[in-house]
Amino acid sequence: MSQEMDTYIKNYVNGELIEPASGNYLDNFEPATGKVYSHLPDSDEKDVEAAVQAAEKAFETWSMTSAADRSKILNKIADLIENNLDDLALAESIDNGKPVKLAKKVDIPRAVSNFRFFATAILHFASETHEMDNFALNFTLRQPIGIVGCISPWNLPLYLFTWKIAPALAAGNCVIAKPSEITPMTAYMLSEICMKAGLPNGVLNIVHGLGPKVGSAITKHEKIRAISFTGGTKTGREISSVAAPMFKKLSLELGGKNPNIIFADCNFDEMLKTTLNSSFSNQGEICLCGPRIFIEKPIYDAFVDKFVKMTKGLIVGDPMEERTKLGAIVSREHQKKILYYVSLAKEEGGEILCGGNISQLNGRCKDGWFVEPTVIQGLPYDCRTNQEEIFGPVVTIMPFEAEEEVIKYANSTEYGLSATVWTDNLQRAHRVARRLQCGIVWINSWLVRDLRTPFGGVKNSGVGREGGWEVLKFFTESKNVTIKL
Ligand code: TXE
Repeated sequence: MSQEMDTYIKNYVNGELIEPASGNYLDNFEPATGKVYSHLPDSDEKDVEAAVQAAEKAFETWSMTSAADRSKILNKIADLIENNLDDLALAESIDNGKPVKLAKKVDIPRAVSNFRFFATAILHFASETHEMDNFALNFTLRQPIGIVGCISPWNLPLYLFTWKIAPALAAGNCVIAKPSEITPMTAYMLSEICMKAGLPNGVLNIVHGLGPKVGSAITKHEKIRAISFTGGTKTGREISSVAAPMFKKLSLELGGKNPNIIFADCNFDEMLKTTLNSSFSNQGEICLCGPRIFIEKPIYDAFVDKFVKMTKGLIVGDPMEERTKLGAIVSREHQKKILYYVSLAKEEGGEILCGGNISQLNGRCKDGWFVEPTVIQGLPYDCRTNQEEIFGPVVTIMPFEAEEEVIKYANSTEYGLSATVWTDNLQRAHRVARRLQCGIVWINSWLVRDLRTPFGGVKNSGVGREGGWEVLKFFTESKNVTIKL
């Protein structure tokens, strides 16, 4: 099921693939070539309204479907994603610019896991009872909310899209979902998979288009009673300003500027290998990447020497090639934003140790959007380059002397998503983890993910938690029933 070039993507509403009400389409670019290769619906509030009507009708039966039956369909979707892994990985790589090898190894397998995980979690999701001294019994029902909105970003398209949709459906809700207009293709392929899996009409509706048009129509629709959003902090603020006064449930997974704290007593080689990934994987376009690297003074020079050498060895190339480590940046605008921050770093006194330029490729990628992996030193912890999210293959490095000092640096930004700490001292690992202002801490590791764990951040990195029972509680309403015995 691979997509021919110049595909016209359709909306998925009431179980059918349909044109947008406006009949208009937007260009969809291939980042590696800088060329238009497909088109997506330029939908608007009329398309969202049609989707809500379909969802409202479907909810009557879907909410009454047994958890076992919902589980069966979600497992069928997982099987179909798995059976189409290569086509989906190719589509993801073309659409986002990431190496196809990475899409095959991470993005698409995680989409399978998302559906598999919630297909089983829903079978074990239980609630409490509270007995009152033999004269009354309380029990808590957990019921689906109704129609929920899922809005997702371009960096891990199918991975993050399904991370919201799977639990929402498992909990018995009907969904109006909007993928990023920059990477719509695998969401379109998911529509076809859901039809094949026999998902009842209207249970999942995917409406493509622009954020301020379609995303905001979802956010402000009266009948959509919860919004699960992953994307930029600025957009998260816009969504909250509309949804909060409507008393909608809100789950916001936003930006980050995560610290990577390296103490001298760490396993140096293990740290180096992982730090290369936490700095540049997916072109640094992962909210969990660690772009602020703090190294304890005694090993700073050794780190700089080895890390810069390894960074220079990373291949920026055609995402289709096996040897490519960094693919294309997702859009020309984002490439410009990344290069803007490199020039800002220079203005703020930073020294570029490697990278900092457009990677000029040739052949089919000569007009693509690429940036060299970039390492910058010599900046103060509180300058803009170290405080603002760049979301690209750019890291800053900085020595520190004391634990107190590095905790102050780490906690100094408006964000608080994740952190990485490298040390062989167990007491210090516990001490530092407790003092970091964030939602996720990796000790001597990075991006080790157990889907049962609470996932999300604090401060301007978001509100609420995804994963495990947390997200099933988000996508249900609890109701306490008391019976006099
Ligand atoms: O996100 P946006 P973008 C960060 C990263 C990036 C910045 C912006 O710094 O540079 O966010 O990225 C939809 N109402 N992250 O532009 O704009 C939009 O259509 C409702 C971190 O991709 O937030 C898309 O589907 N929806 C993040 C989704 O929101 C709106 C991953 C995300 O788009 C909307 C990606 C509106 N007014 C970017 N405006 C992470 N935490 O992983 C846009 N959208």
